[in-house]
Amino acid sequence: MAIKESAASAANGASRHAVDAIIIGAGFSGLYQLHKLRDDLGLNAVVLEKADGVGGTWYWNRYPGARCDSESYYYCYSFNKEIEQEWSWSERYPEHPEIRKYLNFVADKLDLKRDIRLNTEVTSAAFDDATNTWTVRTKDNQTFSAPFLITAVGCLSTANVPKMKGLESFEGQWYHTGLWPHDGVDFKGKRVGQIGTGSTGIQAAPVIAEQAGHLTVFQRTANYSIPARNGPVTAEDVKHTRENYDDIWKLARAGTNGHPFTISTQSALAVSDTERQGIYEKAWERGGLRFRASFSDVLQNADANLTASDFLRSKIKEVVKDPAIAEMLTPYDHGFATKRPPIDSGYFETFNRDNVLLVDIKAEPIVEVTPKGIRTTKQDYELDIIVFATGFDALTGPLVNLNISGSQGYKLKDAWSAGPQTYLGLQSPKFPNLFTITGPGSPSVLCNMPIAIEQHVDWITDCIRDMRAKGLKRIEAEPEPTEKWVAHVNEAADATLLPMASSSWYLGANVPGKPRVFMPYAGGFARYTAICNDVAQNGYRGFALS
Ligand code: NA7
Repeated sequence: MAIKESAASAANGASRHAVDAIIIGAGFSGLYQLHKLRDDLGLNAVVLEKADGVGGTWYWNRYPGARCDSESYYYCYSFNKEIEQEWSWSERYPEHPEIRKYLNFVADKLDLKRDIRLNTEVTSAAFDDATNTWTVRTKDNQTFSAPFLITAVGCLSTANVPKMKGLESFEGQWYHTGLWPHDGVDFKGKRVGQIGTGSTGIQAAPVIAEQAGHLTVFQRTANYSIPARNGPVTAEDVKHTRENYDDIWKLARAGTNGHPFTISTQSALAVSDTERQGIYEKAWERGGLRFRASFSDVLQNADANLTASDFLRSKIKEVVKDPAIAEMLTPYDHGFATKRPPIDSGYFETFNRDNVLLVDIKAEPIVEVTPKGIRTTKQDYELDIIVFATGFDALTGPLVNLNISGSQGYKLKDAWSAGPQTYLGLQSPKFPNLFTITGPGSPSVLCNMPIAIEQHVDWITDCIRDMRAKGLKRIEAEPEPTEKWVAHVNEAADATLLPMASSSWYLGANVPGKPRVFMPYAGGFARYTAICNDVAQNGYRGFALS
């Protein structure tokens, strides 16, 4: 692509570039968005990426045990038959290097890298009402301007490192799982403390325990987990998937969560105890997120949910040998899957090891980090390494941190101070021509991400195509439809048990001071897609176009 280098390029290394579209982020969404805008619409599009490689979330998340919780055969793009037929996954759940390899394969296959500016961190984006142009500035003093700005920054990319008293005094090393060193961490013989038992902590603990001298897991909230049952993908599996991709995608798009399986239509309360137990046992043996789909009402009816929660609690007691530890590991404060359900490879078994200790930090809260380790209200734990598996400032964090100002200088940070205000998760009023891929208010993290991403990218691309065909220069979400959409997002969540988990990151509860608002759209992927399509077919109802 020929980016126009402005004659105004200054001698101090500052440079200005005018393009048709700026995309921020080179993960699953940024790569596909670049392909669509450049190769389908013929636009001058550029991706700005902070990292020195493609991969997005998977570029940063390299902690021990980091792998995808969606199955590999559908945690990938569906838009290109050649990619489908040429790529094969090695495991049921791909590990982080394999996902990066896949994204590099796609980027090379589609010749995307020539339009991706790596090591280019965006520091601000500002809209000019007079010219309907976005200007994006970067840390290395470059300026990019374009009529359209698309954020493809992911939902889980702003690390949440708790502000713990004394952390700066710690004489050992500390790491956040989402910003893991590229050359790994040597745990051999080390005393490791891990804080956090979400999906990440549950993946990491078994691997760290195997490598470290000793592992202390500091647990604030006990969690449910389903065995992943990871394993190699056979040649037969690959053949079957390749032959059936059309049906796989059809099924994935027709459902609630973008996974190619159907949720049972039977209530958990409509079967006998024996039959229910048998169904849960089978799902437990099969492993993975599909456990959630065992019955129609696991996430809708508290009594139905209790049957799943009780089953999983009984499994913890079966697996963990010490009854007192099993009890500490058993969640009672929330129902199964009301928080993001982790899947694991030997998580509960880890607590049967001699070199692993579990500390309940609700019973003995952390007071401070000391030079030698972690001090709770009860005792000091000496540590060489602290691993923060403490999650992310999810969904809004990566967007607010971009320092975006829209029409008349209105700041996104202010617009969202009481929670994200989006229309369809795609746009916010006062931020014309700014599109967000899988933003708050869209199915996003409740969905198999590549499916959600493709739907958003396709919609945005069609919208820009339509605008250009009609000579339109500006599109902006209107305030009233946005208010209605935010209300609908809440209604959709309230129709489920999801808002009941008070410590859930879906609600922003994991970040102190963050507004408690249910952020993703829980109405289901298929329903959401139909709404977006209907909006587009009706002249982009709810958007002001000019
Ligand atoms: P999560 O799911 O937000 O888990 C973070 C964990 O860290 C969770 O157990 C938290 O306890 C704990 N946490 C967070 N802050 C603290 C502090 N200050 N002190 C002690 N413990 C704390 O993040 P993950 O990275 O595991 O997973 C994020 C998503 O990535 C996952 O759902 C997948 O979609 C992929 P809490 O439960 O808040 O009490």
